[in-house]
Amino acid sequence: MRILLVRPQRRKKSITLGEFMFSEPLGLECVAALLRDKHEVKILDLMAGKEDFSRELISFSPQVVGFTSLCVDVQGVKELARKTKEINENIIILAGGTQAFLAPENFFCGEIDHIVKYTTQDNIRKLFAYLEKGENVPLIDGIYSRENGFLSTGISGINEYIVPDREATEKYRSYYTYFGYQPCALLQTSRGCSSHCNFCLRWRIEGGQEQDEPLEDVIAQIKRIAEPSIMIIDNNFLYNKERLERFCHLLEASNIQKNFICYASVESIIHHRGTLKRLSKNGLRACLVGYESFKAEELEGYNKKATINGNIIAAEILKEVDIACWASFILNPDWDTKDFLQFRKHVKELAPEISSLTPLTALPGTFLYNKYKERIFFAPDDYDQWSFSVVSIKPSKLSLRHYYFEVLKTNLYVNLLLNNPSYMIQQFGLGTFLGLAKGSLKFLLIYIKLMVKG
Ligand code: B12
Ligand code: SF4
Repeated sequence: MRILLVRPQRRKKSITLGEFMFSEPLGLECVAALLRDKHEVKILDLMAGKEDFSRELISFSPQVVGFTSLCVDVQGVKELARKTKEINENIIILAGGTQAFLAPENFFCGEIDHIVKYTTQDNIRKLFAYLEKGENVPLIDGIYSRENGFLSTGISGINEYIVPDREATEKYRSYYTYFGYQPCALLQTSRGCSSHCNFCLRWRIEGGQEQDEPLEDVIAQIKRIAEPSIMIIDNNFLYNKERLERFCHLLEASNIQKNFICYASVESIIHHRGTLKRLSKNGLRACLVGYESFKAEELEGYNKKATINGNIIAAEILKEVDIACWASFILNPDWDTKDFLQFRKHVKELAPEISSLTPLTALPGTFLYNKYKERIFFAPDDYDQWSFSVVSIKPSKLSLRHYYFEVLKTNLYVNLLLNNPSYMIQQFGLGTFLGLAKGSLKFLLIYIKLMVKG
């Protein structure tokens, strides 16, 4: 069969990083890897490419079109599905990806034929065996089909680890970036997280316990990656000291020299100081650290394992081992003006090279959604708004306008005074720095608009 796998373009209405920062669509590459031996598979990445969807559809003439999705993509996927059926109503349409996992019912509609909640070698091969024969699809674990009234077998599961087919995105790869690193590949070496922070979807998607891929297989993937930089997307790549030492040993033995960036927890940084030195020598350039807050009770409320003092120690260690810190913080809707001020002081004390600030987001269907239900501005099906970039929970101590003013002030302070321009220019070059500055400016203008709107 001819199968077209599509990542939709981000809709203008959604405010996300996607416009200026996107990486390879790993999920679609996994699906391509599962199907390529028996089928002709093509990835159409509308975020990276400038292709016209209808023209591509007509020229490739697929029997199946599969869309990947995040929360902000629901409308976009439905629109493209409608277009697909208008062009040829016999094309079978699949929806998969993060949002199909978290809320498959978002895609229960007339245009979409099968929603793949979770992906395994077994369920995808079964599904395609029926599609190829043109037979009715029976109930298959993890898949909701329109012909079965979107019923499921009721057996829960999570996505299987699949080695992605990176060749399937060959034509787009030079566009893929991770912050200033471009071109940059994504790599997953382990999934799940045992920390269970209550605002976080990641352990809910991947499982509540770390599950490692064998390091020999990981190294084999790295050897096939052409890009000089690799973002390791594991939730906490630094969680296991022995594994990290072995990772370094394997890199050294194979003389691999790449730039690595990874997510890391505060506790792992503190516990594995020595190993961090070795990782730094082996190319670990930056750690993304979720410091989240400046208040002990908030960290506790988020079920974060770290402490404020721990945050400060982790920041010092990263400086000592010469690994940049890309910090992330949650803007809590219960902050008042004094809190914002304290927060700015705390960021200054931690002095990360780069900081990103995200308003606390309580996605429908999560624990936080129930906690903040009465204060949420958007309807669950107002998908464009669930972007993790805008204030979605009514502030309790400030008016929305005043809250946005503080968000704006804090963003300006962080971007203009604290984020380290010399680090960025030195690491990424002036052109990339200016591109990133343009992106931040766009975000600031959006916040000004939201503030004025109140
Ligand atoms: C790496 C990452 C990023 C990177 C790179 C993303 C990229 N490729 O461009 C960056 C930093 C750029 C990023 C940005 C954003 N991200 Co992000 N990101 C992730 C992260 C950590 C991993 C995603 C990943 O690649 N996983 C590995 C792949 C293999 O998994 P997968 O895509 O789910 O694919 C599997 C299945 O779903 C299936 N599948 C996928 N597609 C399809 C399609 C079909 C047809 C089928 C059958 C199957 C299938 O195949 C795979 C089998 O294992 C996740 C957290 C997580 N652990 O999921 C958040 C996450 C997905 N991001 C999230 C968000 C919100 C964003 C932003 C919108 C944030 C913002 N405010 O701007 C932006 C969007 C920008 C963009 N590029 O789209 C949310 C999504 C929430 C939701 N309900 O959708 C998550 C869950 C994090 C969170 N906040 O909780 N992100
Ligand atoms: S440590 Fe990170 S990935 Fe793990 S639950 Fe907390 S926020 Fe999520």
